[in-house]
Amino acid sequence: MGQTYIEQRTERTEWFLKDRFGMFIHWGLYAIPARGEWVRNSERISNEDYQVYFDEFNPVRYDPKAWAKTAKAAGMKYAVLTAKHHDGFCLFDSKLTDYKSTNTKSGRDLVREFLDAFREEGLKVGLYYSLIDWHHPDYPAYGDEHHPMRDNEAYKRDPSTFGRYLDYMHGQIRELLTDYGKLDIMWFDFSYGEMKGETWRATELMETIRSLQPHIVLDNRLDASGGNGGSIHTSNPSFYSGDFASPEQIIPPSGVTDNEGRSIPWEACVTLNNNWGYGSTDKTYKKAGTIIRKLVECVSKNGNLLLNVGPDAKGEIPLESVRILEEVGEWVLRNGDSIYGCGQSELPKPEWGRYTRKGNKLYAHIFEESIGPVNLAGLAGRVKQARLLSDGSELFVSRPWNTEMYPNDAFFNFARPEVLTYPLPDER
Ligand code: FHN
Repeated sequence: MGQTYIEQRTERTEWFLKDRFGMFIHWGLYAIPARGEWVRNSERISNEDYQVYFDEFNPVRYDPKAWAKTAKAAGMKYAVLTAKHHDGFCLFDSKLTDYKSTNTKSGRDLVREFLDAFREEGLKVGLYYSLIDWHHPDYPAYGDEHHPMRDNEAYKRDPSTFGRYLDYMHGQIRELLTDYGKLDIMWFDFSYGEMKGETWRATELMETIRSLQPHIVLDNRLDASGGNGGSIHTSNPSFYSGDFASPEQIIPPSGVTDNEGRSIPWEACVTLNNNWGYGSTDKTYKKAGTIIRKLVECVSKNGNLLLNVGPDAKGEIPLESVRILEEVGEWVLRNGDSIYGCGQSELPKPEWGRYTRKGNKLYAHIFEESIGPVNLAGLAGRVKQARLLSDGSELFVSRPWNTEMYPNDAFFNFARPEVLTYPLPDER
């Protein structure tokens, strides 16, 4: 008897659920208008007006090795780059279109350079591929041509021309899975209304994918628009349900489970400011402490965090993003043991922070300064000793190692979450 789909998914995602923390990179022509990746659609920019950006695109400071070092220093273990976003511009040397980076002034295969650089730094690599395509003549444009994505009743899909788009889409995915070495993740985006599942010829596409790179981990958006959709949430997931759910700009209140209450792999994708693609005036950056707490929250609920950067038209990750990632990395460097390979603890969430657990080691992430002892409710009688994870120093637990912990003074003044380790009884 062969493995069930869920057994195969569990095997495929083992590394993914250990790595926990990845970089999302939204980059393309839209970095020039610098008003986010939907600018073509939201501002109804015509083909000819958008062509100006194609003719101009020349990211002279694109240095994917620097990007990879930034991601690695932040404690990220994998990265996903947009190979094609909704505007249809290909950052790779596709034989199926002229609308690609190798035909711009840069002449570069941006995807290939990204993959080489991130692999060299030891990170796993993935590519984002938009199912939607505002540029391709056979993608069903309805309403007016500047407005191809709006989901409205006027939508009329001509099966013959749409079939030509699907041949193109399948062909490009085959190119990416054939010509660019081993990929670890394929991140499809997104299904909507009737545009899902077999409308994309998803079974045929999955047969291609599994024949070329059987190990590759997929998100759930071949039959869903985002984190809550698709048969991945059922006890009988389809062949194209994907390997992880993809909640977007939200961390699910209690993790993600299927309809039988079993935890399923999930990854929250989150922007550092309010834009996926570069937004030059968007200075709404989140603080490093917030990112750290959100990373801990994801892991404490058996999930991953895919944190986005939007490089500018010159090819640089915005300095604000780099600074935040540097600060996050300082914390992860000292506390990463409480993230990598960790997951949910059976203990209820304590009022002062969150628990993560790895095997029989418990990590207490104390998010707020404590006045007086930290209440170890739920751990009464189980803690014999505690250590501050970042420096290994001892923390005093009330005797007889009962329900309160008296951290030393230094501990009381921390600004960011500190992590304690409790060897649980079977580690005595
Ligand atoms: O429309 C896209 C959006 O531009 C961005 O790529 C996000 C990232 O997950 N996905 C879609 C919105 O759900």
